[in-house]
Amino acid sequence: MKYYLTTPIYYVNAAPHIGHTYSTLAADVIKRLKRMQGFDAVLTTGTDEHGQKVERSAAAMGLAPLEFATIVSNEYRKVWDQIGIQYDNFIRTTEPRHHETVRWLFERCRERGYVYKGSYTGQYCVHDEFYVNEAGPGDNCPTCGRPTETVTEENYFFKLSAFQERLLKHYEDNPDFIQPEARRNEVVSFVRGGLQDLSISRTSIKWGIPVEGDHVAYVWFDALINYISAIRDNATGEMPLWPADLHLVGKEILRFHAVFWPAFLMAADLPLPKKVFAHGLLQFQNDKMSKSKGNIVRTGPVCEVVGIEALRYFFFREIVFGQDGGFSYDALVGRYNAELANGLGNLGSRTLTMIKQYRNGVLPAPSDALAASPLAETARVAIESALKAFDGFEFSRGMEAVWGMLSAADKFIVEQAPWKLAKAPGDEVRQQLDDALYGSAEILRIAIHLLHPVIPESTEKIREQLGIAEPLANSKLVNLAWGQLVPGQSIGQIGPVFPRIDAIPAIERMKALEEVETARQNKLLGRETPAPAAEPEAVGTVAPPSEKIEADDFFKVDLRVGQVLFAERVKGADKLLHMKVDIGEPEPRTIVAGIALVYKPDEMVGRKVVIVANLQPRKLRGIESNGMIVAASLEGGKPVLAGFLEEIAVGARLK
Ligand code: ME8
Repeated sequence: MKYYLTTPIYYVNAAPHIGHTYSTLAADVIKRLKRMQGFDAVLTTGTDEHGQKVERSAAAMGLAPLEFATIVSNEYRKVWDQIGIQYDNFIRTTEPRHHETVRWLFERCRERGYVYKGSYTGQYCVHDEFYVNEAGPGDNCPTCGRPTETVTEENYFFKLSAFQERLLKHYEDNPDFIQPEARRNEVVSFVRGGLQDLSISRTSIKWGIPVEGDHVAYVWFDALINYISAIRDNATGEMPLWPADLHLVGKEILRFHAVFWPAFLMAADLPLPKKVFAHGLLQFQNDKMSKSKGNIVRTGPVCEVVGIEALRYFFFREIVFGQDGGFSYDALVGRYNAELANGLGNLGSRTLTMIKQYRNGVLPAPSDALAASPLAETARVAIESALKAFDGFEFSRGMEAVWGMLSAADKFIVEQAPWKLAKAPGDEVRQQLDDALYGSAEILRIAIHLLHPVIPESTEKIREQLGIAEPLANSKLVNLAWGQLVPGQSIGQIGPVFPRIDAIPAIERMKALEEVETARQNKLLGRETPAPAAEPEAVGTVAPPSEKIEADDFFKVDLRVGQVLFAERVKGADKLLHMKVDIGEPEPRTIVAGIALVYKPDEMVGRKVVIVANLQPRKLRGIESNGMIVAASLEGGKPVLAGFLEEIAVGARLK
């Protein structure tokens, strides 16, 4: 049975970083898992190469857009090859096969009446390159302060509005279509709020896929179709792998995959993907990784120092899949040493060394009683819960179950004390020692099968040392039951699988290599390497000093620590975010703030902010705002939210 899964295709206007690797590794783990579950799993990935930004970056380097895109696309592919991603197909949106598929789908949607020509008029900020929805003729851009222009564009529109009910019905009939559940609910409420038709072509951009006359496809209409062009035979129209079983995406692009994409497919009368899973975003230094903050981590330096297996383990053990999570060098090395070197590695080398020492490297036969022992029972329970967790992509929970079993095995060895048994005479003791050795080897066998999708190389090494000939990659997870190791089998050559890492020098080396890699990538993309911890560029002017007030005047202002529970854009107002903020009161506050051009709703949820809590309520676009969010800005500059470096409780007062 086939299982077709995809990663997002990454933009070539930025070089790959560890966030892209997180996504691609997740897909690789799932592919390996599905193979072990008996599926013919196919994984595609690739690069998204059109759009104005790419055109500009190329021009800045004196390159043709395709030349520039090729350089960056190769960077992605190089990383995936270096870290052993098992992708089957790498799709570039600049390939003729993709162009052909996009035009085919555009036509299909048009033939069925879902694409029409229309015009759009709005206030456009030429500097920032977007329409300012809330501005009227003569208004300035709220972001850069420059005057907006009234622009009319003739575009092709997709009748997204026609799909609201069908989409909602699909979500309802297929409760697993969007996962995790919390994200599904967000999408459902977004669609319930109404859908507007979508402009899917541009005449203002040249670097794109021509769909009709001088119209090129809007980047998302272009990009999403990669999932079909990667596997469609354009000559025959055959696509046996479609529909995809899983689109794996970061949460910030879920809407495109769970709303636009299924609507395009419905319009074209094609089957929908089975599942869209949105994982969380990886943060570094408690913040979103971004070029301007200079807090980006690249994959190469990390893997060069600690190895890809350490990174794979860390990602899927540390972070609950589906939620945001933090990357830190300390935690990466810490987990490796504690759980791989000491935990799994130690159990392996102890067990194998004892088999070598006490039984000449030949696996002894267990007694019948061992299969009914508490150790075997622990293994059975662990197998069941790990498999269940993995099946629901709950990797960290699955691994918790495996490590529970490993510590039970450690305890078992200590209790049995094989080193004492080996010295004691008698058949009964001899059998007890055989059971102790067989039991811990069997736990090891089960553990490496379960862990293989996550740490494929090191589990294969342990397998060889255990003397099992069949690679784990070819094994199936169905026959994991207790007692499969064959007595009489000779173990292989014993060697360290997870050598301990000396944390401080390793971390220093990763950081040093990181700087080298940043400079290399920047040079390749024709970008400047920012000086470390540079001050943000000042945009706007410093406000003149205010008149003096009494301290009591200040204390009248009730400033509270709040935490954003929910955030969404206010329809028809580009600048406004509608939020629910917990400030320690029984009910969260509704707050509407003019920060939407700088902060996305996703970035706000969970964030701690400062709220002016005793302002008179004010209505903005029909929503009553009960407080104000505190942000700093230069006059005419972008707002930057006030926050805290240390932990602070919600509701705490600022004074
Ligand atoms: O959005 N943590 O491309 P993109 C985890 N071309 N994952 C991260 C991440 C982070 N900090 N940063 C990026 C695009 N990702 C479009 C996609 S698909 C038809 C078109 C991963 O280069 C994550 O999967 O900005 C996210 O969704 C994706 O990279 C965005 O990559």
